Amino acid sequence: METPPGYRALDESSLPGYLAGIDAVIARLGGGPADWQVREVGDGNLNLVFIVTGPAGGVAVKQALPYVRLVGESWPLPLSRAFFEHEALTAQRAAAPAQTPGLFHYDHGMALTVMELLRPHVIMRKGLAAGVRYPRFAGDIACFMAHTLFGTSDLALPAAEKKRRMAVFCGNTALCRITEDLIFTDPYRVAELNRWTSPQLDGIAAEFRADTAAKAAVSELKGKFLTCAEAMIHGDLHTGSIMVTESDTRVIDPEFAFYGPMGFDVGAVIGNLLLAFFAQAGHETDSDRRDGYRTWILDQVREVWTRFEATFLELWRKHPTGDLYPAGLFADAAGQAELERIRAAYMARLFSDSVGFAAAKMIRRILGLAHVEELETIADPDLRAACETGALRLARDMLVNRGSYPTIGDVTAAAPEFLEK
Ligand code: SR1
Ligand code: MG
Repeated sequence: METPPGYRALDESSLPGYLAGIDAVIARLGGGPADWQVREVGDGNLNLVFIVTGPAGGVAVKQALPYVRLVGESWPLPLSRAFFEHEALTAQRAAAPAQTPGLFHYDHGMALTVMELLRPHVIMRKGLAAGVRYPRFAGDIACFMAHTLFGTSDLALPAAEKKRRMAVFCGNTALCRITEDLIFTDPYRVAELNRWTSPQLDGIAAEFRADTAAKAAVSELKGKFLTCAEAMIHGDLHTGSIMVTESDTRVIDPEFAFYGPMGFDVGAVIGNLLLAFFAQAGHETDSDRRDGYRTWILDQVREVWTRFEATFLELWRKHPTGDLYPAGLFADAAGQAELERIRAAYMARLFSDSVGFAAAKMIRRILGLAHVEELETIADPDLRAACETGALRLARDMLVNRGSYPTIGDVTAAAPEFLEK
């Protein structure tokens, strides 16, 4: 494929020679190229990911390919996504250092970033399928979202600075286009890239294609995605973009970052937890353990929102440093009371957005191109279809009847009712 001069896709044998020229990496790994072990471990949809270890430690290396890895060279994709990812990681590291990997090196021409090797972390999606509990997850991800979203919004930044930052990301159009098509459009129409895992879903897929109310609701959300430049969002904050241990949580892969609606990130976390909830029947046969883990997942859904809301409001009350709702305008007692009402309405609207985006994210993972491992790995097609159908029916209700879900407790109370018997 045509690539910029100087770019070459690396592999396990060429990577050590490349890294040998970077002092920060040599210091991290120890020894020299002959002492380093390299493994390509990328299992995502787009990029190459290498783990490199040496006598003194390890690094992770991510390189963009000029096409979509999941589909192949027939779908070209700009290498510039590595630039946007690095910009986003830098901003996230500043806003939420405890949840963001350290950065060691960025090479624009090679579309490549070298970062902290997260060990012994696992991709959270895999941990959820295996029924592992992560006690720190809800608080950590709430902290990450509150700090990155509040901190890059007009509530925290002077308008000119926010506009300067927005301008950095305005070229990430190819990645936004993927979201606009694959999440907000394709699952509701006949599209070449749509797929589902068994004919048992043909009927419900046809229902979505004929569902005018769902199309109207998802289009309203698409409008927010296209126009609401509220904050720098991660843009792909599913459980495959989160690495966890029982004591640490890190967010990776923000190549879809741009200035968009905050609820898109919050909804991604909630929607993907709900997918794990519905997938449990395919992974745990002991009913007590399965029910216990489902309860734990729903507890996390509640905790994520509750702690996000509390941290966001705390930041807003303590650091109202932006040009939106400037503190000086609401200084007296009446102003303070009004500002509290404004905050409550803001959070209610953000919650409603999050419910809608969560639903759209769940539907796309079952009827669109990109699926999730915890559902795809359920071997029995009838059981898998039952899990997927339950998730689709809850998501459809959340999408179309958002007003019926005014609180996170309404979401977690509804989810068990949609489990297929
Ligand atoms: C063609 S890319 C498909 C999906 O992979 C990424 O993780 C994003 O979620 C994207 O929509
Ligand atoms: Mg990704």
